[in-house]
Amino acid sequence: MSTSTPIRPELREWILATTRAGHGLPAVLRLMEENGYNPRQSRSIVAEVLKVPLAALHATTQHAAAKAPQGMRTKHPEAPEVIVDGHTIGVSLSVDAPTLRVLDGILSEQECTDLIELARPRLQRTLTVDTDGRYQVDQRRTSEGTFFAINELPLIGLIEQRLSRLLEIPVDHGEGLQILHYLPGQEYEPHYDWFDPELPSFGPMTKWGGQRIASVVMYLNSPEQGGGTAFPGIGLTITARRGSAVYFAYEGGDRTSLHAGLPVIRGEKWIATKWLRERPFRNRRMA
Ligand SMILES: O=C(O)CCC(=O)C(=O)O
Repeated sequence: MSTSTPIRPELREWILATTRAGHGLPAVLRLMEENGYNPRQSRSIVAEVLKVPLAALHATTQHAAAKAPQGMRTKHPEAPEVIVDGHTIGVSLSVDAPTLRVLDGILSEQECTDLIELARPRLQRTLTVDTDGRYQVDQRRTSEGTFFAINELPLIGLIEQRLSRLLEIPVDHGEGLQILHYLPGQEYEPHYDWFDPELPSFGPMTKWGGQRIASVVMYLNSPEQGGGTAFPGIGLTITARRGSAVYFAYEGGDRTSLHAGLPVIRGEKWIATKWLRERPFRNRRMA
């Protein structure tokens, strides 16, 4: 098996030395992925350097993945309601595939107003991540937005604690809260929030915190028309209503979790999005 790009001599030497030192193939592949190689590329390179059939390598890593300790998963809120620190959150819709809940009253009116006003002066064009892990302006995502660092302000910390207790996952498994603002015509076309292990961006995007496991989209206002969150695979659209949220959980590769921020038709739309990781997350910023 030959790879499409030549293997650098230092990399070849490192693979040989690491395996001679007693590290197994899954460990070598994991280290390569942590250094930015995508899984397919790493398997081809290791197979070529060690003269192992690619199929054998694939089987080894699948077996290792099956045995690898899993990161954390969120607890899905159960209907009819969950009380967190005296705050009652209604569960008005539950879906099994994808795992999805509509959460009513997750934020108070005042919290929604305050989040909008805190974010307004910081708004910038929202970006996405390209297949190589670089941030890019993308016609599929036309909103403006900003991030808050974990516990950056008392209100941010309070909301993070509420989500942490509701979903039974530590605050440090969350990425910084992102506030998004959409004007008429602006949208976020259908996409997945998990990172695709087959893309070169997988290594850099999951280096800190591992895979994303759940998203919470909290609505800070009610657009006059349009702006719902659609799950096209199951024909479901969640209405954006001030103070409510849609929570959905997934494993990497879960195609039922395809979703979109539909174009706003009249008025404007403000949301706060929280993405959760299987392990503690250390980077401040994500697209
Ligand atoms: O705007 C929405 O309703 C969805 C936002 C979204 O999908 C995201 O930020 O990942």
